[in-house]
This record gives sequence, structure tokens and C-alpha cells, in this order.
Amino acid sequence: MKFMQFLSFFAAAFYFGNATAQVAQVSEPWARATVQGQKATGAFMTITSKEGAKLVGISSPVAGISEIHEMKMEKDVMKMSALPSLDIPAGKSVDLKPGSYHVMLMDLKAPLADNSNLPMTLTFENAKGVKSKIELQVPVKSMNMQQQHKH
Ligand SMILES: [Cu+2]
Repeated sequence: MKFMQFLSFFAAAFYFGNATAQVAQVSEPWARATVQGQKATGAFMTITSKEGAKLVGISSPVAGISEIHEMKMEKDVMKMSALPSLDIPAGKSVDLKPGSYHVMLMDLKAPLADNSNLPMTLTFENAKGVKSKIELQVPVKSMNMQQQHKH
């Protein structure tokens, strides 16, 4: 009997955990390492949301300015522009990757060393306009590490 009680408690706890899951999930975040004097870099990740959400804000203590950027070809020239928000459609994953959407960290306070971590806070808004935050520890990788990281 005791064992059954334990099992049902475990099941309830597990269900509760799912029910209060965050509005979005972030996987495989990484940021590109910088050298002395470099003032900006990109951070990348995959974001998914079961119900759909919007990424509306980014902040990190390592950067004076953190923005959501989009990269696009315009008349054969790659251009970057800041987006006020990024839609994460329900059930789809949105890739932030080099040459596409990315987090732009500007006005860096110190170089980002390979194999370090940087704290980052993402603010999401759900369909009802309710905001929630996700705190990340983003691994910093050099360009070479990025290729090794590919599965
Ligand atoms: Cu950018």
C-alpha cells in the first residue's frame, strides 16, 4: 500500500510539473567568443513553445545592449536589423543561428572567453499578454568549437 501511495504521489508531482511548464523552452544556447577590443557578438539557440509565444526582451549583465536581430539578404548584401519581438509559433521551433535570427550582444563590458558561461534573461509574452522570464547560462564557444558541436 505504501508503495502505491508513493507511486501516485510521484505521478501527481510529475503532472503538476508539466502543467506549470514555462511558456517556451530553450535548447542548445551558445554565444560566440570574442577577442580583446571586440564590442559585439551573437548568441544562438533553438526556441520552442507548445502554445505559442513571443520573445519580447533579452538582457544580459555582460552587455550594455541586447537585441533580437534578423539577418537578411538585401540586394546581395547581408543586412542586420533589430526586431521588437520574435514570434514563436505554437508547436514549431525557431532557430536562432548564424546568418539568421540571433541575439545581438553589444557594448560588451569584457571579452567573452571560450568555455565560459554568460547569464542571459529572456522575456516571453504568451497569447494573453502575460509575461514570463527564462534565465539561461549560455556557454561561450569559439568558431572552431561551434563546428565540433554539430551533431
Ligand atoms: Cu546582429
